[in-house]
Amino acid sequence: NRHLRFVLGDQLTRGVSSLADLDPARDIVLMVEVEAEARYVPHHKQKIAFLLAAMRHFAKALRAEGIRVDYVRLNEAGNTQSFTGELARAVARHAPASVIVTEPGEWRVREMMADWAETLPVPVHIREDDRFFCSHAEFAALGRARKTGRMEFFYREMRRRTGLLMRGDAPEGGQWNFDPENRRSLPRGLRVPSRRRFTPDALTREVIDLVAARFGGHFGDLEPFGWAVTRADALRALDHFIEDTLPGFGDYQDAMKAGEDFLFHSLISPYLNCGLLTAREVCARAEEAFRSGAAPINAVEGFIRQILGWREFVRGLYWAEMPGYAGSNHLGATGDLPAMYWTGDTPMRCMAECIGATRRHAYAHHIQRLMVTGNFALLAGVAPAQIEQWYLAVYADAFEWVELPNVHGMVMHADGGRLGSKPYAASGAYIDRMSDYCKGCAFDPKIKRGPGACPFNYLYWNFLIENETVLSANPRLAMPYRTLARMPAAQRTEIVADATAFLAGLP
Ligand code: FAD
Ligand code: DLZ
Ligand code: SF4
Repeated sequence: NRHLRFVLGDQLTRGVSSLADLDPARDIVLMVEVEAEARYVPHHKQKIAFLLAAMRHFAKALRAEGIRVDYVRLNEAGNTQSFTGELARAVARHAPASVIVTEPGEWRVREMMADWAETLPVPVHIREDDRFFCSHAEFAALGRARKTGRMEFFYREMRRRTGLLMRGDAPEGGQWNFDPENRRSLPRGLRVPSRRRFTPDALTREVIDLVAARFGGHFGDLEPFGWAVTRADALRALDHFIEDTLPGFGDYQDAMKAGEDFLFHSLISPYLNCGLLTAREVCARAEEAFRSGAAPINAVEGFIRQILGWREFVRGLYWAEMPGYAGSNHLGATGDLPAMYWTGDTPMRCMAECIGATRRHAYAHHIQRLMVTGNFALLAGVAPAQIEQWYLAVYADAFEWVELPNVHGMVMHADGGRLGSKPYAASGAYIDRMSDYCKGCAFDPKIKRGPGACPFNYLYWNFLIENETVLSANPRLAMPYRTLARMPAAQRTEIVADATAFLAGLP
């Protein structure tokens, strides 16, 4: 019996469950490039180029193994430009006994798959995606076992279950979490390692030209294009991170610096999410660096927590809570996304820097996403759906399973605290402490109100005032709400006036 094995653009892992038990003598692997996936949000040009180039190289590697790959290119005549249309055509072409696919990373596509089972003339087998440490069933069981359902408990349990960074029953280094040590700002004169980027080969160049021609109007610079698009190069990128920047990853995890778009971050999320690297191998490599003395515990624990903790937790949460999750709007925010998110045109230097990095690389590191562009959207009261679309479009690593909990939950608190116990709202002082952005800014983080004041300052207090009924009972916000309670009425009025005028003046 011949089976059709449909591999999606974020399933580029040789060991993905849809390819297990593949019979090269009979089976056919289907991969399709379709407009619908490039346009359901207007993805950054580099993101589209990255995924299509990675798909073409993955297909090439499978063929080199003697596997038959039916690969539909974007420009091919007859391409219906949707997963459903292309799968239906392929089923008609090959008359397989069944279609085998691994569950997708987005609810939207899960719904398509449910339709396939009903409309296609052959059975459709949807397999679990076992590239994650935690299955859906395990996540559900863990949630039931823990009333709080918080990331930190989940993470510790995952450490125990996987044995990562464990010494018997105890955490390596005597502590589960070294976060308090990971909040240094960059010392002046510290050398930031230069980062390895990859020169596009002929196959990637073809894709770059295709993207320029078809998606030229989308956000972001297409070139220089430096992402790895093969497994071999993604492994080189991982080596480079482990050797050169993992040792400094912990100390400067929360730092930001103008002109330094990558600092000590790993830059591997696009590879993890599309399948070129697996979470298991990445964590194993980091642990090995600790055991061999090449990297300190605060760096390795901090790094592994992001993957074994956060990445797995948000994935579990997404599938446990969808489709309802996306619809909540706890703070009732309805504002439009300011144009600067797309243009980068703003006198706020921190925003211009972070949006600029995003435009250049389809990448920004975590603190830029959380504490600058995210914080601003929260304080400005942007409608969750609008800011979610932006994050889903502009980052090469963005797929809804990971983007949505981070934006809807962590940044916008739109889930009412299902992900994080309080919104990460912060004033200009935080950005000033963790970056050098404020030095070249038109505003001053030390001025609280009036012209020249950092907008984050009055927007922060305005946010607390606007959301007082919903947030003031939150024990983790007790301190700022005490300060607010002592604030003279006239000062409150000024803050609201400054914020209202600033937001009204945004293009
Ligand atoms: P590093 O800082 O080197 O971290 C290592 C790895 O840990 C990352 O590659 C990633 O796989 C994982 N990780 C770290 N933080 C998180 C997190 N909060 N949630 C899940 N995994 C995490 N990550 C995505 O992969 N896709 C997204 O669409 C995405 N959207 C985000 C949106 C917002 C508003 C915020 C605050 C965070 C978002 N993140 C997202 C998480 C994080 O910012 C990125 O994973 C990280 O910046 C990727 O860069 P890196 O590989 O250099 O990460
Ligand atoms: C993001 C993306 C893009 C731009 N293009 C394709 C494509 O042409 N073919 C494909 O199989 N996948 C693509 N993807 C990734 C899919 O959107 C992703 O697999 C789904 O969102 C499910 O997670
Ligand atoms: Fe950003 Fe305010 Fe600093 Fe300017 S002063 S860079 S707006 S935090």
